[in-house]
Amino acid sequence: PNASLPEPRVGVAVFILKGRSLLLGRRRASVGNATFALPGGHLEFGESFEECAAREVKEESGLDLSKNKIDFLTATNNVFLDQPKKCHYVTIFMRVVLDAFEQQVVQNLEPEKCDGWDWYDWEHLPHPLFGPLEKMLKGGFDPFPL
Ligand code: 8DG
Ligand code: MG
Ligand code: MG
Repeated sequence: PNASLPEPRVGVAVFILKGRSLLLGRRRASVGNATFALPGGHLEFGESFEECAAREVKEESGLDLSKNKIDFLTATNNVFLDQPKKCHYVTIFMRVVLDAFEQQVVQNLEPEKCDGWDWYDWEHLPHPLFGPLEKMLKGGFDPFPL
């Protein structure tokens, strides 16, 4: 064990789906800088995945998911050795399906961490996607319910 390496952490990322589109924002961060990623963040002590998902989405975009069903989709293991800050995340992917007519406004509440949130059509995703997301989607993962 190398004492200079940090412990693995738990990240929670949320697929917010509306029709055939999903919410993505370009990161401003030491990990995955300038790549398009889902809203999300670090699991805090004592939190459930659902609580973390709702809290992070609210903090980052203003969207209130307190009345929505939040589902667990999958978890992936992500080791970032080629980044300015070496790190390791077990990432929990959650999903919320919004009503297609949902009119809640999306705000960029942490502009130091994100260039802005926008809806992107599943068939025309922006690039580059954040590594963990890219890897899943290339592997055929589809976040939309059947
Ligand atoms: P916090 O201080 O608000 O808790 O954290 P944050 O600044 O919002 O953390 P984050 O980087 O947005 O998310 C935590 C980690 O989750 C991230 O560094 C790596 C992992 N992660 C993935 N995929 C994704 C993704 O698509 N979006 C987000 N936000 N995080 C992801 O592996
Ligand atoms: Mg956050
Ligand atoms: Mg975040």
